[in-house]
Amino acid sequence: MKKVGIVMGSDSDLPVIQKAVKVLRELDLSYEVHVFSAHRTPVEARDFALHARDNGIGVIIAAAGMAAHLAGAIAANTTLPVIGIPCKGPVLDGLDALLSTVQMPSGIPVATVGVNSGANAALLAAQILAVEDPVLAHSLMARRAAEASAVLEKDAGITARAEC
Ligand code: RP5
Repeated sequence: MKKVGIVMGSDSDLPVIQKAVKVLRELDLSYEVHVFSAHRTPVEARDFALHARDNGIGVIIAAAGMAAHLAGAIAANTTLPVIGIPCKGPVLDGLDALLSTVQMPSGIPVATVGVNSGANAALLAAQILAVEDPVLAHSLMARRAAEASAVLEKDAGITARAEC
Protein backbone atom coordinates (compact mmCIF):
# COMPACT_ATOMS: atom_id res chain seq x y z
CA MET A 1 0.00 0.00 0.00
CA LYS A 2 1.30 3.47 -0.91
CA LYS A 3 1.89 6.07 1.82
CA VAL A 4 0.21 9.44 2.16
CA GLY A 5 2.79 12.23 2.13
CA ILE A 6 1.78 15.17 4.29
CA VAL A 7 3.49 18.55 4.07
CA MET A 8 2.68 21.74 5.99
CA GLY A 9 4.11 25.18 5.40
CA SER A 10 4.74 25.81 9.10
CA ASP A 11 4.36 23.91 12.33
CA SER A 12 1.69 26.49 13.14
CA ASP A 13 -0.46 24.48 10.67
CA LEU A 14 -0.15 21.39 12.87
CA PRO A 15 -3.70 21.47 14.35
CA VAL A 16 -5.10 21.11 10.82
CA ILE A 17 -2.70 18.28 10.00
CA GLN A 18 -3.59 16.48 13.23
CA LYS A 19 -7.17 16.21 11.97
CA ALA A 20 -5.88 14.51 8.82
CA VAL A 21 -3.55 12.18 10.70
CA LYS A 22 -6.40 11.11 13.01
CA VAL A 23 -8.42 9.93 10.00
CA LEU A 24 -5.45 8.19 8.39
CA ARG A 25 -4.75 6.33 11.64
CA GLU A 26 -8.40 5.27 11.92
CA LEU A 27 -8.13 3.86 8.40
CA ASP A 28 -4.82 2.18 9.23
CA LEU A 29 -3.00 4.01 6.44
CA SER A 30 0.72 4.74 6.35
CA TYR A 31 1.89 8.33 6.17
CA GLU A 32 4.87 10.61 6.65
CA VAL A 33 4.69 14.21 7.84
CA HIS A 34 6.99 17.14 7.00
CA VAL A 35 7.34 20.89 7.41
CA PHE A 36 8.47 22.35 4.09
CA SER A 37 7.62 25.85 2.93
CA ALA A 38 7.22 27.03 -0.65
CA HIS A 39 8.82 30.29 0.43
CA ARG A 40 11.15 29.55 3.36
CA THR A 41 12.52 26.16 2.23
CA PRO A 42 11.70 25.98 -1.50
CA VAL A 43 14.55 23.57 -2.30
CA GLU A 44 13.40 21.02 0.29
CA ALA A 45 9.77 21.34 -0.82
CA ARG A 46 10.79 20.73 -4.43
CA ASP A 47 13.02 17.76 -3.53
CA PHE A 48 10.22 16.18 -1.50
CA ALA A 49 7.88 16.42 -4.50
CA LEU A 50 10.47 15.18 -6.99
CA HIS A 51 11.26 12.05 -4.94
CA ALA A 52 7.82 11.36 -3.45
CA ARG A 53 6.85 8.62 -5.92
CA ASP A 54 10.17 6.81 -5.50
CA ASN A 55 9.73 7.08 -1.73
CA GLY A 56 6.52 5.03 -1.82
CA ILE A 57 4.08 7.91 -1.64
CA GLY A 58 0.84 7.58 -3.62
CA VAL A 59 -0.87 10.87 -2.81
CA ILE A 60 0.24 14.14 -1.21
CA ILE A 61 -1.60 16.44 1.20
CA ALA A 62 -0.17 19.97 1.34
CA ALA A 63 -1.42 22.48 3.92
CA ALA A 64 -0.51 26.15 4.08
CA GLY A 65 -1.94 29.49 5.09
CA MET A 66 -1.75 33.12 3.95
CA ALA A 67 -0.12 33.31 0.45
CA ALA A 68 -0.50 29.54 0.27
CA HIS A 69 1.64 28.42 -2.64
CA LEU A 70 2.83 25.15 -1.12
CA ALA A 71 0.32 22.77 -2.73
CA GLY A 72 0.88 24.36 -6.13
CA ALA A 73 4.65 24.30 -5.77
CA ILE A 74 4.49 20.62 -4.83
CA ALA A 75 2.12 19.84 -7.70
CA ALA A 76 4.50 21.56 -10.13
CA ASN A 77 7.14 18.93 -9.34
CA THR A 78 5.15 15.67 -9.32
CA THR A 79 2.34 13.96 -11.21
CA LEU A 80 1.10 12.33 -8.00
CA PRO A 81 -2.31 13.67 -6.97
CA VAL A 82 -1.94 16.68 -4.66
CA ILE A 83 -4.65 17.69 -2.19
CA GLY A 84 -4.38 21.25 -0.93
CA ILE A 85 -5.64 22.38 2.47
CA PRO A 86 -5.95 26.14 2.82
CA CYS A 87 -5.25 27.07 6.45
CA LYS A 88 -6.89 29.93 8.25
CA GLY A 89 -4.43 32.75 9.02
CA PRO A 90 -4.59 35.88 11.14
CA VAL A 91 -6.60 37.85 8.58
CA LEU A 92 -9.34 37.18 5.99
CA ASP A 93 -10.54 33.95 7.69
CA GLY A 94 -8.53 31.76 5.30
CA LEU A 95 -9.96 33.25 2.12
CA ASP A 96 -6.43 34.32 1.15
CA ALA A 97 -5.15 30.74 1.44
CA LEU A 98 -8.24 29.28 -0.21
CA LEU A 99 -7.84 31.36 -3.34
CA SER A 100 -4.06 30.90 -3.41
CA THR A 101 -4.49 27.12 -3.24
CA VAL A 102 -7.49 26.56 -5.49
CA GLN A 103 -6.82 28.95 -8.38
CA MET A 104 -4.18 26.89 -10.16
CA PRO A 105 -3.27 27.50 -13.78
CA SER A 106 -4.47 24.95 -16.32
CA GLY A 107 -2.12 21.96 -16.47
CA ILE A 108 -1.10 21.78 -12.80
CA PRO A 109 -4.15 20.67 -10.78
CA VAL A 110 -4.51 20.83 -7.01
CA ALA A 111 -7.59 19.17 -5.49
CA THR A 112 -8.47 21.76 -2.87
CA VAL A 113 -10.59 20.98 0.19
CA GLY A 114 -12.21 23.54 2.45
CA VAL A 115 -10.41 25.88 4.83
CA ASN A 116 -8.80 23.88 7.68
CA SER A 117 -10.46 20.68 6.32
CA GLY A 118 -7.83 18.19 7.42
CA ALA A 119 -10.30 15.33 7.80
CA ASN A 120 -11.70 15.72 4.29
CA ALA A 121 -8.18 15.91 2.87
CA ALA A 122 -7.35 12.57 4.50
CA LEU A 123 -10.60 11.00 3.32
CA LEU A 124 -9.97 12.17 -0.24
CA ALA A 125 -6.43 10.78 -0.07
CA ALA A 126 -7.86 7.47 1.14
CA GLN A 127 -10.44 7.43 -1.66
CA ILE A 128 -7.66 7.94 -4.22
CA LEU A 129 -5.68 5.02 -2.76
CA ALA A 130 -8.89 2.94 -2.59
CA VAL A 131 -9.25 3.00 -6.38
CA GLU A 132 -6.82 0.07 -6.42
CA ASP A 133 -7.64 -1.33 -2.97
CA PRO A 134 -11.02 -3.00 -2.35
CA VAL A 135 -10.33 -3.50 1.38
CA LEU A 136 -9.76 0.22 1.87
CA ALA A 137 -12.82 0.99 -0.26
CA HIS A 138 -14.86 -1.25 2.06
CA SER A 139 -13.51 0.57 5.13
CA LEU A 140 -14.53 3.87 3.63
CA MET A 141 -18.04 2.58 2.91
CA ALA A 142 -18.32 1.28 6.49
CA ARG A 143 -17.26 4.69 7.80
CA ARG A 144 -19.96 6.40 5.75
CA ALA A 145 -22.57 3.91 6.94
CA ALA A 146 -21.63 4.67 10.57
CA GLU A 147 -21.92 8.40 9.90
CA ALA A 148 -25.32 7.90 8.30
CA SER A 149 -26.51 5.89 11.32
CA ALA A 150 -25.42 8.70 13.64
CA VAL A 151 -27.40 11.24 11.61
CA LEU A 152 -30.49 9.00 11.56
CA GLU A 153 -30.27 8.60 15.35
CA LYS A 154 -30.33 12.37 15.63
CA ASP A 155 -33.30 12.51 13.26
CA ALA A 156 -35.22 10.13 15.50
CA GLY A 157 -34.85 12.45 18.48
CA ILE A 158 -34.92 15.86 16.86
CA THR A 159 -38.64 16.61 17.33
CA ALA A 160 -38.36 16.21 21.10
CA ARG A 161 -35.18 18.28 21.18
CA ALA A 162 -36.84 21.02 19.14
CA GLU A 163 -39.62 21.29 21.76
CA CYS A 164 -37.23 21.98 24.68
C1 RP5 B 1 2.38 29.79 5.77
O1 RP5 B 1 2.38 30.90 6.57
C2 RP5 B 1 2.27 28.63 6.70
O2 RP5 B 1 1.67 27.54 6.05
C3 RP5 B 1 1.41 29.15 7.82
O3 RP5 B 1 0.05 28.83 7.64
C4 RP5 B 1 1.60 30.67 7.70
C5 RP5 B 1 2.24 31.29 8.91
O4 RP5 B 1 3.43 30.62 9.22
P1 RP5 B 1 4.21 30.97 10.58
O5 RP5 B 1 4.59 32.40 10.52
O6 RP5 B 1 3.22 30.68 11.71
O7 RP5 B 1 5.39 30.03 10.63
O8 RP5 B 1 3.52 29.69 4.98
